Amino acid sequence: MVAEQKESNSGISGTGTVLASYGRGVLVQADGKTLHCALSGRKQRIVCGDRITWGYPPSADGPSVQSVEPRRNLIERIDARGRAEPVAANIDRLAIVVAAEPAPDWFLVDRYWAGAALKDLDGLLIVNKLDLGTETIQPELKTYRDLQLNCVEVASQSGAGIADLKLTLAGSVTLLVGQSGVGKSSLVNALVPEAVAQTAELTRDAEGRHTTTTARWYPLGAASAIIDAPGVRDFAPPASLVRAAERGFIEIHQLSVNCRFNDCRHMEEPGCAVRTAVVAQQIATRRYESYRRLFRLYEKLGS
Ligand SMILES: Nc1nc2c(ncn2[C@@H]2O[C@H](COP(=O)(O)OP(=O)(O)OP(=O)(O)O)[C@@H](O)[C@H]2O)c(=O)[nH]1
Ligand SMILES: [Mg+2]
Ligand SMILES: [Zn+2]
Repeated sequence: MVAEQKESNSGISGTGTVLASYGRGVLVQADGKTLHCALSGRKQRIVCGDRITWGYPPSADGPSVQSVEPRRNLIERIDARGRAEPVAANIDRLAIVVAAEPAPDWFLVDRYWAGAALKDLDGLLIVNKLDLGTETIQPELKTYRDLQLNCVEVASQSGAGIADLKLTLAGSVTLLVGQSGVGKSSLVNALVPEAVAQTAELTRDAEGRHTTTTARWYPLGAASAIIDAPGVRDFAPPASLVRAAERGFIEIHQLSVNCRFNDCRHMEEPGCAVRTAVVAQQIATRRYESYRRLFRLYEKLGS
């Protein structure tokens, strides 16, 4: 009986999108159905958002991943040992979520945004928990708005601003990032009501807290998706620190043409137009401090 079933399955194959990747297998959406697929080799590294081909190898118990399509991009974080760890692939937009509580770590926001720019992703700042008030963070939001970062204010609990956010996200794949507790999973639940049960089941940690441990893809209409992820704290360092400045800190890049040296890193060099602008308060000191911290961090990671 079992042999017959295996026989009848062999030869069946198809393509799909990876919704989530666990240690030994992946959850795949294929033709409106979800399939659990095993990995074909130990080395096969598949992440949320990958497009794959699945099939039934002869005498296998279930479907497995046969091949992975080339990725448009891959978002990685640095693990505790300094190694790059893949989080999600084929992303269009990085949405950075903040809230009045927990108090925002703006350096983290700058890092995320720089990471988005380096990967050619659209950036979006989502201010969640509107009900808690946003007065304390308005000055920072103004800094970002002045730098042309799109900022939207919502409340995942009451639903305020969620319909507009849905329109902003339409037609693209968005990865949600941000500190633990800002409400990323709650936003997914507000945007995709069908997701509620799945988040509850997937996000309980050992102590029973609802914290997210694995990136998970949720379809948002036909051509859109939102990926809930644990905080993608560290992006892999870019190939060039100067390029990180050029792409991630637009105000620094704009000024860098006036620096005395072409390859000025805006750290200690004489004739640096960026440092002059900081002293003259033409660019935000806090943003420049973020740049310096990021620069030193990348230097330490050996890029
Ligand atoms: N006041 C208020 N609280 C909210 C809102 N949205 C979410 N929360 C609360 O914020 C807490 C954290 O929400 P989560 O959605 O689990 O946060 P998360 O960003 O997914 O956290 P991690 O998975 O740990 O990264 C929960 O206690 C939510 O009830 C909101 O709009 N207003
Ligand atoms: Mg979560
Ligand atoms: Zn300079």
